[in-house]
Amino acid sequence: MIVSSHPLFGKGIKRLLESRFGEGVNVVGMVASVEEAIAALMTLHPDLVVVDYDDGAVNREEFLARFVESEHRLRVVLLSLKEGGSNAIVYDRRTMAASQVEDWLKEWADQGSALSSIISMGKPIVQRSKFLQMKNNLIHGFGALVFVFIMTAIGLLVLRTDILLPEQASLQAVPIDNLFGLHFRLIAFLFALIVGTILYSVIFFRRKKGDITDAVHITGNTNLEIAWTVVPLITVLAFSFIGSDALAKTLKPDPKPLEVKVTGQQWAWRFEYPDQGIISNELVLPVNKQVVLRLQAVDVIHSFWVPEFRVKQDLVPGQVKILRITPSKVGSYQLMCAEICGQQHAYMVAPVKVETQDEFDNWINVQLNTIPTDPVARGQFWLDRYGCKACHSLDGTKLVGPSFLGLYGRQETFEDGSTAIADEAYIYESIREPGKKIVLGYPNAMPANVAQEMTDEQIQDIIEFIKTLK
Ligand code: HEC
Ligand SMILES: [Cu+2]
Repeated sequence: MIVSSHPLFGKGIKRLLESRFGEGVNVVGMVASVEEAIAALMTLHPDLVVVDYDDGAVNREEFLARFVESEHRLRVVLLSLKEGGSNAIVYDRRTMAASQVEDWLKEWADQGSALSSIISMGKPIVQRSKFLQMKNNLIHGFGALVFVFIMTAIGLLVLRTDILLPEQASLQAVPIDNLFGLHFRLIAFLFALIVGTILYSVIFFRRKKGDITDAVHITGNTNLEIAWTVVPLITVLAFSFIGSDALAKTLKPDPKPLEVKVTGQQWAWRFEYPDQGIISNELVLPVNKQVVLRLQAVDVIHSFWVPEFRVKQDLVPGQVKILRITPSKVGSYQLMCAEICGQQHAYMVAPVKVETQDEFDNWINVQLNTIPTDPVARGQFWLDRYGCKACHSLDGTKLVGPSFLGLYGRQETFEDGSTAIADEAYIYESIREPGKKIVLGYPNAMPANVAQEMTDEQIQDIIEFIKTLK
């Protein structure tokens, strides 16, 4: 509904609304006086009332006072076409129930003189003294800054690499932790800047009791926009530079590193020391000497990760990946697979020991002498080394694969219905070509390449051992 004694105002608004919203808008009435308007409220039930702000013949306050008597909830717009040239000025715009109109009227009345000055100046916003405004801004700006500073300080107390990260046990960890530290400091500041300013606003700019005015609408601040584009840009570029520098440091090769071949398979780790000629299930390293790990996966992607060393590398089937670590602290750690790789992924861990050079040499000697001479004992030894026990028990427990207990000589039934006696040839074939015959009731889950590095002699040892499991 449109309230104006000037027919042109009404027509103009009607055309404007229709051109904007087309069918969606329906002007239910155009009235020229307060009496008509109030009467029309009861009969026409408009959703929106547009009141001509400049029309002397329409007494806004009277209209609003009378409007209080009705219970109808609607939107009221006080609109002026006079001052803004080609623009329309909306003086006030509210959705309210009748009970709220009283407050609104009071607010307009309280502003009394301010209201008349608004009318004469044609400016919709009450102007405060420029000087007072500036002083106020400065005080709040400073207050918010102090707030942000205090929060940053608290953040820095908590976000510390020495508290939050595991022990630092490799040379490669140093540049990584430094980078972490920088990130932590920046994050503490950014968190304080954002959350601190929000908290400050919530505390100091919250709505005062009885205040029902709208907030000031602010658009655009070129300086601010340039600042928040350029500063983060420089920060991110700086971080990418520091980051690539840290990466280069972690990749730096030493002239004579210790070589270790690491094999990951579902769900075990194996470490071969080609120069020393040993295979182990624990990774033992001399302190302060760089080790170059050649990482291989037998079946699916695994990931080599010792948190204390910080560096991490995926193992991809068909590729050899390189990782360099210089352990800097004697101690016991744990290697874990950091890439979900199947049912027992969470148990794919291996002990890591960093020892002095003497202890390490000693360990090598012990290992060289531990390969048993008895074929049966050797068979069990290979089962350990090649990670077969992740899927096969020796005591009859059903794991991912069948237990080896009582396997030898047993009659096996396969998925396709055929059967066979588990003799030496069958066991040999099951190890070399796991997918060829699938035992009924089990998935085809044995890694196809699991035995690629095993010799026939080793498999023979395993068969001798399995024979003893009755
Ligand atoms: C990721 C799990 C897994 C690993 C590791 C694994 N196997 Fe298996 N294995 C299976 C499953 C599942 C079967 C049964 C399905 C089949 O016949 O392929 C099986 C079957 C076998 C069989 C036949 C058993 C029977 O009852 O007929 C033998 C022998 C065997 N595996 C030996 C080995 C040896 C030796 C190793 C270590 C070099 C090994 N497996 C490693 C999962 C595994
Ligand atoms: Cu894994």
